[in-house]
Amino acid sequence: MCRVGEDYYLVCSSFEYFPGVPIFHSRDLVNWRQIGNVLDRPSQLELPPDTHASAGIYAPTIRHHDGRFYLVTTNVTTGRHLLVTATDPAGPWSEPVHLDVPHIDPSLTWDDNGDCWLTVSGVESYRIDPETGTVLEGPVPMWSGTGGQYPEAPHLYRIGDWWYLLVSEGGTHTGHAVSIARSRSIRGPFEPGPVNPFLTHRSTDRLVQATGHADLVQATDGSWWMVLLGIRAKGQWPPYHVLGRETFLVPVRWVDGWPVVDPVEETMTAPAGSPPALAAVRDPSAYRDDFDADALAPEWISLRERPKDSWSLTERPGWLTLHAAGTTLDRSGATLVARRQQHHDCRAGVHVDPGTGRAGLTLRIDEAHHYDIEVADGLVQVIGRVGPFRQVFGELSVPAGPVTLTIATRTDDLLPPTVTAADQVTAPGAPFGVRPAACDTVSFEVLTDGGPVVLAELDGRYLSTEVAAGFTGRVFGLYVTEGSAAFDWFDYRPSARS
Ligand code: 6LW
Repeated sequence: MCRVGEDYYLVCSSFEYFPGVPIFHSRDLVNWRQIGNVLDRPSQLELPPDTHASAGIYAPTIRHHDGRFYLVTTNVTTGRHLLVTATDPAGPWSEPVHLDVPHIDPSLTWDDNGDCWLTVSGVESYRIDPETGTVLEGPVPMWSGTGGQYPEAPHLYRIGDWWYLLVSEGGTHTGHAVSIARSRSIRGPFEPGPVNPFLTHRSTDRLVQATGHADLVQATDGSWWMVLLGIRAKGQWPPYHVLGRETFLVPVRWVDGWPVVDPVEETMTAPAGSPPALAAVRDPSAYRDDFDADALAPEWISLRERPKDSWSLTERPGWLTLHAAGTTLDRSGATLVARRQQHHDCRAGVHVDPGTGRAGLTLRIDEAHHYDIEVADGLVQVIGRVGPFRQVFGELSVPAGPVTLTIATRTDDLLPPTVTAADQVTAPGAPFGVRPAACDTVSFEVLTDGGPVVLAELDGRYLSTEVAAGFTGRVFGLYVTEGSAAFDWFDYRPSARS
């Protein structure tokens, strides 16, 4: 995150999705709007067809210097850091400069001489020419945390007479932690703060877990804030999380020259007049796209690329027409246009005309973990794909022509004491059959002349990061796997308990 005058800008990882690196704008640190995607063309974002899920673009850093925005990130699929610049953060961003430096999680800062430093996991820094990517000096070893695994997500800040180095350690799951050190010189040596890690939720039962990968910013009123990743687990153990890592905001106090973050709870009230602590930075509103515009909104993401001949908003005005490229969602190459699931309990629906094709709505984490409701040749089917399993659940004949399909998620109550493990195996539709579990239930509906018909209810834990692995959460995706199909609208709304 960075601030320029009254404006805050924040960027997030985007992995195998295209376009990449969503960029958000705010003027109050709580209400954010996506203003674009930094990497919006293949010359910036090389994601070959064999790019694995959760590979591609890892952690990005955005900074502003001498009137220009700089973004640096790592494409772990090509193994290279890339640096792009812009005068308007909404884009267009420049062609990339590649940096021949190892590790991940690059961050940029400029020293008192105006020299540019790139700091990467490990933790080490390199003095570079940001115009050409040339390495002028380095590696300069920095400080690698308090001994936790994977010292990463480093950021250097010039605050007063000190250079502060913020790092994350402990890995990005429930061991995650944020630590800090400082030095009089950007080259070190760095002296650790008195309390490290100064932020972690490890070995606590707090609702928000895996807190780490932070970035500091001073607000316009002089107060200090820190954004960081965290997960909101569902239920007990294991802490299934389905929305990926979300961005959280916490207030920071400086005590004797060191940042202090109060023991953060969801319910904690931050200093008067400031945004609530740990306000998950997510869009609280519903969302509907009638596909009446002449371009796709920036929230829409595809897999690895979006070939111009795979989609159209003009072939059938007011509809999004998709043309099949791959033959299945189970492998790379499918035509998919998706949006992130941003709330635990929500409903997503589409009105789709499959024509002579096969099309529908999927809730996916990756090619091996997705639940789909699709229509072809007058038959609606629900398909579950989890690891080696692929099974059809529920089907219904429908008249030819457009049909409304809905996927809804609702938080399960915890396992009632009476449900035994045996019950779970014999439940209808096993192994995905729904038994009250510690995650959520995913239901699939077709709207018929007689009203909505629930075709199936499946166990949401198989669409969690704990099962699928990786770094991403679920997305709702419009897709076509045979021929062409047109979507009249997409409608997403959070339910009450989100
Ligand atoms: C990122 C690493 C991490 O590069 O997850 O949360 C990786 N920590 O620092 C992908 O976002």
